[in-house]
This record gives sequence, structure tokens and C-alpha cells, in this order.
Amino acid sequence: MENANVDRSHRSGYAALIGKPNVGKSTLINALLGQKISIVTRKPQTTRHRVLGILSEDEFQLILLDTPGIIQPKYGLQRAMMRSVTGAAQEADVLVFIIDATRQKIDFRTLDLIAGKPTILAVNKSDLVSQDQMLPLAQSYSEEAEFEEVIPISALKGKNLDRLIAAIVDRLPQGPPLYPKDVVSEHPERFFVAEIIREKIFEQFRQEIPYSCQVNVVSFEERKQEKTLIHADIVIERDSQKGILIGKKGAALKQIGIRARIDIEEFLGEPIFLNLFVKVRADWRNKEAFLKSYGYDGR
Ligand SMILES: Nc1nc2c(ncn2[C@@H]2O[C@H](COP(=O)(O)OP(=O)(O)OP(=O)(O)O)[C@@H](O)[C@H]2O)c(=O)[nH]1
Ligand SMILES: [Mg+2]
Repeated sequence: MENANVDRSHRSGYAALIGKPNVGKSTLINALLGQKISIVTRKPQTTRHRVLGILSEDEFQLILLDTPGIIQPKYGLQRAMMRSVTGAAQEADVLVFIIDATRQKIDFRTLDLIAGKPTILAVNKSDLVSQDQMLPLAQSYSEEAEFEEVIPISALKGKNLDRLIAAIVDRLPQGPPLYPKDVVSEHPERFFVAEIIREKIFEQFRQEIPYSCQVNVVSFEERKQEKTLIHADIVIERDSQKGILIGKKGAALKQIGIRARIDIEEFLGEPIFLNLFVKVRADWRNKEAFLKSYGYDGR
């Protein structure tokens, strides 16, 4: 029997945020949720997994999927990252294709992913350019693919986000919520802790280390009388990287620890002890067994 209380106008479903690296996908998911769940840095290829965030209102539940930036994969880790993009695109009811208003170079290959799904073109970083600069870019994309709407936004300044949400929700199927309404994500705390540490490594080092590192939280011990104790491994690919990561008398690693702890404490809402260990796993980014055990299963 049907429940008379079921709200037939309620909508729920998935929207995947996709686009090239660094266009602002993670900044956008955080802005839409009003809460930081996905790490953001100035470097491309920051996001490596599909990161799920849930926006619930009385009339709808919008499940947002942040994804890694679309690239031509060159090694195992990048291939797994691209599998998580295609997986999210397949899972989604609606796609939000994000482009960077400041980059005039068009990469139509990225459009292959959006075929056959209702897609909204979000022109991000609109705070950095004039309307006149944005139009030709949006137009060239619109000539190559079919977009339901084209919306200039600024994820950083919060511009036009209500309009974007409304455009997505309009295209979600009707149905009851898929998650409890007070849940914001589905990842375990360990995931966020590892991501925060990785964010600090991305910020502190230049080219090589960020892309060669993996962070694994190996233990998370909540204790009665004392602070929660967290052990994390930072895995890198070569011995030479170990010295750089640790720094003179351990100074670099100490900095990562201090910066990460501050953010982790804010995230968890409690003081913690954070212990970081550096490990070398030769060429882990190309080894299926390591990739699997580090959670790169294409999701
Ligand atoms: N000015 C401006 N900067 C932005 C905006 N959105 C994002 N950024 C900046 O762009 C950079 C990349 O942002 P991310 O959110 O990490 O980009 P991403 O698309 O998730 O990148 P990947 O995870 O590497 O694919 C950061 O320095 C952001 O602060 C925006 O609307 N305006
Ligand atoms: Mg990202």
C-alpha cells in the first residue's frame, strides 16, 4: 500500500561535477554544501577519488559527486582516477560540466564523457573575467555539445550557485531521499584525515612529491582519558624523495604535521595527536596491488 504521506514532489538523485583539472570542481562541491569535504589546491590533479557530498533540503536531496580532472592517463594511478570519472558520470542523473572562464583553450575531447545525459555547462571563475570574455568560450562549447543551460558561476565567491542548484534539481527524478537528511557524506573519517594531510603535502612541495605521494591512515584510536591518536603513513616512490619530504632535521615533515593537525582538529571538532611516518614503495603508482590496497578501485 502506498503511504499517503509520501511527498510526490520531492526530488532526489546524483549530479557529477566533471571537467579538466583545476577548473574548480572541488571548490564548487564545498561551496554548494557550505562545508569543506573535498581538498582544494592551486595544483592540477588534486582530487584522486570520487568524493560524495549530500545537499538536503525539504524539497530535494541532491547527491553531488566531485571527480578527478579529466586527463589522458599516463600511469596506473591516473588510469584509476579516470575510471572514477567515468564511473561517476555513469552513475549520475545530471552532469555539471565545468570550464574555467580564464582559459580560452578548448579541449573538446573532454566532451566525450557527457554524451546522452542532461548536462549543465558551468563557466567557473567568472569573478576573474568580464561577461564579454566569457561569452565566446561558452558559445564554442555550446556548438560542440548540447547543454541544458549555460550558467556563469564563481565557486570561490559563491556567485550564481542558487541558480545552478535549481537547474540541477529541476532535472532530478522525483523520489524519496536516498540518504538520511542529516548526512553530508558517506566517507569514513579516515578518508578525510588522509585527504587533509595530502592537501598539506600538495601545498608545501613543488612538482614531484605531491604527485608521488599517497597518504594512508593506519590507525585511528579514540581514547577515554587522552586525545585521539592518529597514525598515518606517507608513501612515496623513491628514497631520494624521502629526504625531501622529511627535510633538514625533520623540519619539513614537522610542518606538514602541524598544518594537517590544525585542520584535522577543526574537522573532527576535537584535539588529536598526529604521528606521520614516511615509507618508500617503489613505483607504487604503477602497481595494481598497491593501487588496490590504497583504495584506487575506480570509485
Ligand atoms: N578566482 C577563482 N578561483 C577559483 C574559483 N574556483 C576555484 N578556484 C581556484 O582554482 C584552483 C583549483 O581549484 P580546485 O577546486 O582544486 O579545482 P579542481 O577542478 O577540483 O582541480 P582537480 O582536483 O585538480 O581536478 C584553486 O586555487 C581554487 O582556489 C573561482 O570561482 N574563482
Ligand atoms: Mg578537485
